[in-house]
Amino acid sequence: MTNSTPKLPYTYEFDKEELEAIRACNEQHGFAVVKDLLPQNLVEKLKTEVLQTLEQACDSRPGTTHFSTNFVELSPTLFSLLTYEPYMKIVRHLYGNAPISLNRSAAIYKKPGAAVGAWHTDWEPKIHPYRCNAVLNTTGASSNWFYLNGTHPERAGIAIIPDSHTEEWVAPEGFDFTANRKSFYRLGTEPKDCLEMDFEGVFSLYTEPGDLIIFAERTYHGVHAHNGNEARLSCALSFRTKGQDFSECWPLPESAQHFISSCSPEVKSLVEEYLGIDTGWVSTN
Ligand SMILES: O=C(O)CCC(=O)C(=O)O
Ligand SMILES: [Fe+2]
Repeated sequence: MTNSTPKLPYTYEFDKEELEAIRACNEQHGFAVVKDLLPQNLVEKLKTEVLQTLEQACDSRPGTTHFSTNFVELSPTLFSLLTYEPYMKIVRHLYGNAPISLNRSAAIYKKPGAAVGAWHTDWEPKIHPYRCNAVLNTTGASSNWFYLNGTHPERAGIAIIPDSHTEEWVAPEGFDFTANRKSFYRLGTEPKDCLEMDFEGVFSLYTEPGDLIIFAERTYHGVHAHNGNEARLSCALSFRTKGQDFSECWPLPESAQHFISSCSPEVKSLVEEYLGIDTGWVSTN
C-alpha cells in the first residue's frame, strides 16, 4: 500500500444531505465520497446480486476479476436505486437538476490475489475505430461506485489522483502520458499503463460498505492489489444529461430494449434514452 497518502487540505467526505458540497467537490477536485448512504440491507442485497451475476462466470483461478457491464438490467436492487431518493437527490444535484438519463452500469467481482489494476482515465476520445467506452465515457457522466466490502488499500481499494479530471492536467512529475492520455508511464521506462501505487499525488480511499464514491469521467484511478481474504464486490451506476447526440452508436441491444420496456412509468424519463451496451461494437467512420 502507499505510505505517502497525504492528508488533503479540503473536505472530500460528506453526509448524504450535503448536496451542494458533494457537487462542488466533484467539480473542483474530480471526486467526492458520500458516507453512509446505503443501509446495510441494501448493501447485503447488492452483494448477493453481484455474486449471483458473476460467481458462476468465475473460474477456479485465484486473483481473477470478473465484470458485468449491464448490471442495472440484471440487479433488481441496483435498479431500485433509481427511485431511492437519498441517492437520486445527490445524482440530480450533480447535474444541476437538469433532466438526466441512465448512462451505464457495472459490477465487479475481484478475487483475493488480484494484481494491481493499472492507472487510467475512463474517458477516451472518439477516434475511429472506437468502441462503446468512447461513446459512454465522453458524456460528462461521473461514476458512482458502491464498494460493498468497503475500500481499503490492502484489499483492492481504489486510489485516485485528486484534481486530475481536467483536460489541462499534466502527468505526475517524472511521468508522461501513454497514447491518448489513457494512462501514464515513468520516464525512461516502457510506455505501458502505470502499475506503481506509491508516487506523489496518489490518494488511496478508505470507505465503509454503505459509502458512495463519486468520481469524474476524466479522473485518473488505479486499484491496489488484493491482499485480503474475501472477494471484493462492487457495483456502479452513471448518469448523463439528456438530449445528447448518439448518431454513431450500436443498435439498442435486446436486453436493454427489454429492460426499458419493463420499467415502471416512475423511471421512464431516466431510462428512455438508455443505450445499453454492445461491447463488440466498433465505429464505422
Ligand atoms: O476495480 C475497480 O474498482 C475500478 C474499475 C475501473 O476502473 C473500471 O472498470 O474502469
Ligand atoms: Fe476505470
